[in-house]
Formats: sequence, C-alpha cells, structure tokens
Amino acid sequence: MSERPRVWVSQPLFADVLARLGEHFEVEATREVTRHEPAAVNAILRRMDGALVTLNDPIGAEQIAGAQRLRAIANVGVGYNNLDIAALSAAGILASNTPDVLTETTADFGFALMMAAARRMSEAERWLRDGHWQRWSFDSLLGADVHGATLAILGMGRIGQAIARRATGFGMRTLYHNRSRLPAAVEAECKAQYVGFDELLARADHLVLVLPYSPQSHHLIDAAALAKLQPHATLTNIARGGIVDEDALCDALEHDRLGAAGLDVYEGEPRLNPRLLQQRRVVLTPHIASGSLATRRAMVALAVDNLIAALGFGPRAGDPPSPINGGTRDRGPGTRI
Ligand code: 8YV
Repeated sequence: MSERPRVWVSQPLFADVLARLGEHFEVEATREVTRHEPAAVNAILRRMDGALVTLNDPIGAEQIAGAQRLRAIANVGVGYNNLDIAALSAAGILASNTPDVLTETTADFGFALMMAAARRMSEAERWLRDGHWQRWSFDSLLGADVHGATLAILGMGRIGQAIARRATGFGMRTLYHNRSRLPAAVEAECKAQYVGFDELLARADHLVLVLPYSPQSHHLIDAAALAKLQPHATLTNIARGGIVDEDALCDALEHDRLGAAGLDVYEGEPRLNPRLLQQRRVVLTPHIASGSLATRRAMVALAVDNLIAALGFGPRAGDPPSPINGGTRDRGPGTRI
C-alpha cells in the first residue's frame, strides 16, 4: 500500500472539522497556539505534502526552502498577506484562502465597531465600571450619529459591499473608493457612490477600512490622510493594522483632529502600540471580526476542502473551491476582501 500524503495543521482549530483530513492524510496537528519560528516551519514543511495555516504563520521562501513534496498551502482567512504568493507560485505550490464564508459575519462586526466608536460605548462602559456615574447628566458622553451620516468605505470587495448593504437600513449616504469601480448594478444594489480617495476622506463622517494589506496599502492612512478627515469623523479598521500609521492616529486623536476610532487589527499584533491603550476615544478588539463560532467553523471547513482538493482527493480533486494562485480564479496580491 502506498504511503498516504502528510499534512500539517499549524494551529489548534476545530478538531471535529479537521477530522476529514484524516480520511485522506496523515495529519500532524499543533496542539497549542504557537508562534512558530521560520526554521521550525521549514523543518516541518520539508516532510509535508500540504499545510493548513492561519494569519499567525508567515509562509514564504524561507519556510518552503527544500520542501520538495509540498504541493498545497490552505490559509484559514480571506486575507493572505502572511503568504508570499510569488514564492509559492514559483515553487508550484497551490495556495488557497477562505472568502465568502466570513463576509456577513465580518460586515456585522465592522458595522458594530463603527457604531461602538461613534457612540463611545467602550469609553462609557469603562467610565461606568470605574464608578464615575454619580448622577445622570444630560451632556455626558455625547457621541456622533450613525443614522443619516455619510459612510465612507475604503476597499469595496465582498465585505465592503456587505457593510454598504447594512448602511441602507440606517439611512446612511454611502461613498466608496476602490482600485476599480464596481459595475453600476452592484453600486445600485449597495446604494453606494464611487469617489476618489481624497473626496472619500473629506466627506466621511465614518470611514471604514476593508481593503487588503499590500505594499501599496502600507500606512495608506498616515498623517496626511488623517488630516483630510473632518475632525468629528470616526475611523474603523477591520482590514489589517499596517494600513494605518498608529502613531499618526494617536496624534490626531490627542489633538482633537479625529472624533473616534474602532480598531480590530494592529500593526505588529498581538503586540499593541502602547499609545493606543492610552486613548480614551477608541474601541479596541483583538482581531475578532470573523469570530462567530459558525463562521470560524465554516472557514476551517473551507480550508479543509481546499487542502483535500488541492492534493487530488475528494469530490473536487484537483479543483479546490477557492485557490489564490494557479487556479481559474487568480486573485493576485491586490485581492479585494
Ligand atoms: C481570520 C482575517 O480570523 O480572514 C481574515 O483575513 O483577518 C480573519 O477573519 C484570520 O485571518 C485567521 O487566520
């Protein structure tokens, strides 16, 4: 009997969802959340035919060097800036991600984070828990309205569109900016108007970032961009931390040049810029936008489907549902999330 392919699961995920891997492969699963060193990943991948990884696991030339058997990397997540797609493609390794299954859950969270920032929910709760509520006062903790305001979405992929659809229920005016303009029918469905980057910033009451992280979007929201926002505007980031210059953001908040911020992602996470922790008018969450139980399970299930198919097994053998490279749907480095 020929040897079964070997696959590595880089982090503890849902064991029952992963069980399907065991029908086809020898599975080596990591039992505790681990920050794997590149050399350790390389030593493992040299023995593997495939791997299922998360955003905690950078996979590039160093990690795949000499990994002769490796044919597939399945990323659990729609954003895949942890993968060096050029290096994987050059080595003939098929990479995949998990779009679609997290769209609505992530949009729910983005909208909630924007509302929480606008209405100062975290700040109000901290104030209450700290025992400051001695008597009710008419003018304490006043926030900004969401209904009827101008929502500005930067990055109008699936999640951006889902946020725009939610905004229609709040009577918001939605503007968006994206690498490419959406077809008129999609704009009409989302009730969203395409504008240039500067106009988006200048007109935003609530700016929400949903664009992929790439060298082009690194610190796209820097001091100059923040200066274009209205001083009452809020900034919500559910994309990747590196898109925002966090020191410039803190400067803007400290000098009342920005109303509030809601952040789910951070540059260098899980380490946090200590200045962010000092800001009163920010809501900070630990990268949980896709984190409903059902959605996280669906993401792992899709990654499992991708890995099984990419390694030539199951009903879609050779045709993984969501390839990034080498598939029929080449999404390239500027993928819209
Ligand atoms: C995931 C995310 O939880 O999908 C993404 O891009 O940022 C999150 O939804 C994360 O990527 C898990 O690896």
